[in-house]
Amino acid sequence: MDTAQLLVTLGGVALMGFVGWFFFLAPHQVAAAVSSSTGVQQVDITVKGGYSPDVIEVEKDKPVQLNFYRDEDNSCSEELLLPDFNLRRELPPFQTTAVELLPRQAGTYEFTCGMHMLRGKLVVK
Ligand SMILES: [Cu+2]
Repeated sequence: MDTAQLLVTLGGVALMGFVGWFFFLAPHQVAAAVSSSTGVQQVDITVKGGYSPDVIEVEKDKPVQLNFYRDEDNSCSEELLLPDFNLRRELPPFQTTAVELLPRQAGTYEFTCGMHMLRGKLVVK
């Protein structure tokens, strides 16, 4: 292996380490839903290279409204998947898309972008 190959290898390893850190260890932002006067648990989520907050806590058996504001036009985030609730939504750029659901069971449900790169969790208690 010559120096150039070694550098490329080291660069690759560093990049994988960063990607691993980014996806699995990066600090999470947790938000609890706020119940409106009508009893709907609402959370505003900004979509920009990720979901912020990316851990949403709600109570079960109460309707939930997730307001996704997509603050970018990067195609990565154009689709939102919440497979446990059979939800697939287009998120138009620079708009808020309300996603409504009714969690019946406690648990942790993942939501992702269309390519499963951006990730967040809905924690039902
Ligand atoms: Cu994506």
